[in-house]
Amino acid sequence: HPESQYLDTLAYLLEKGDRRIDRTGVGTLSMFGVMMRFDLSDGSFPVYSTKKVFWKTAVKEMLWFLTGQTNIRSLLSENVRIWTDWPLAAYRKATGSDISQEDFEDRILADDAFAEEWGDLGPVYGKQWRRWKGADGKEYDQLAEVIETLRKNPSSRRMLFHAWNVPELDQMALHPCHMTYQFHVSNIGEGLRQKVSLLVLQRSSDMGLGNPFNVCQQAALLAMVAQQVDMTPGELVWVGGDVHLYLDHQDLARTVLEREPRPFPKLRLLRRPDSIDGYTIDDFEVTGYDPHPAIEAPVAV
Ligand code: DHF
Ligand code: TMP
Repeated sequence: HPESQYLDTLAYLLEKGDRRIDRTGVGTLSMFGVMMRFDLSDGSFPVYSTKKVFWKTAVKEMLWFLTGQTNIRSLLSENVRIWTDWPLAAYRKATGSDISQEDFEDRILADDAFAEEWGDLGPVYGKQWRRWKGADGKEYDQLAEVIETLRKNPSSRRMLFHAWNVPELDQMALHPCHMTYQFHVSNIGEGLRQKVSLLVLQRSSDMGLGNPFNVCQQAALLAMVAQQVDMTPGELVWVGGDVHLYLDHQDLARTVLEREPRPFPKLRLLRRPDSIDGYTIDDFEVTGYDPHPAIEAPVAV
């Protein structure tokens, strides 16, 4: 089962992971350099089954990246709360306030000026993907370039976008984790339908919380791009640098490892929008997802 790649990594981390202190102070079991491959060509959607993954939330986050926005307000208006902790921590630190997460989110939604001042994560993924600001003052839409190259010159080895904008790193709430997205086309000129694959380099990966989201949202991105360039999705190749399990996720990992993986669901896009900017969550039809129960776990801020 392709999910074994995830489970084997968790088992290795529990057993042999390098125990270390990390930026958050929580501590991790870590290993360096992991590759997982998921074949999507039969419509499989890699949403892990050994704990329930809120795939809609993960895909909504990807759609938010595609808009180029960086303020959590638009996520909150879609009921996505996964990014609140970072602006909330910054607000509490700067003001000494002990505002609850809920009150903070309500205020971001209700108060334009407050949202602008406290809801922005800085020039994170969406900004860099769609509006990378060059030294020449121009803005570069890296994603649009990739899509155009996929159409015009699919044998290119230069089809990638990335978020590691060195001079802007210190303005970001978090440095980019999934930092490079590289595309590759096979079956060129063989009279077969062309296949587009995606390799993601993730420099840092939280295997308990972040990775299940990342893998499925990256597969969703590949499905959208493939549809836009009239190709079949090929493989998602996921490469992790510092791959880790937070010390307070060890029970999560043990529970997941006791469970039998079930088949991945299938993904179908119900509509073909005119451009990569036209997708909404209602375009994603996922069938056959039958996961084990969700497992709550704290996120290290
Ligand atoms: N920091 C850390 N330490 N780990 C992360 O995975 C992480 N991810 C970020 C930002 N910073 C991070 C952005 N992505 C959750 C999932 C993804 C994510 C942030 C948080 C999360 O808490 N997932 C829970 C709840 C899902 C929900 O509320 O719908 C889960 O059980 O999957
Ligand atoms: P770091 O910047 O010190 O590496 O911390 C970032 C943490 O967030 C790290 O545990 C990896 C995790 N993470 C993911 O796993 N996936 C994501 O999409 C994001 C944004 C973060």
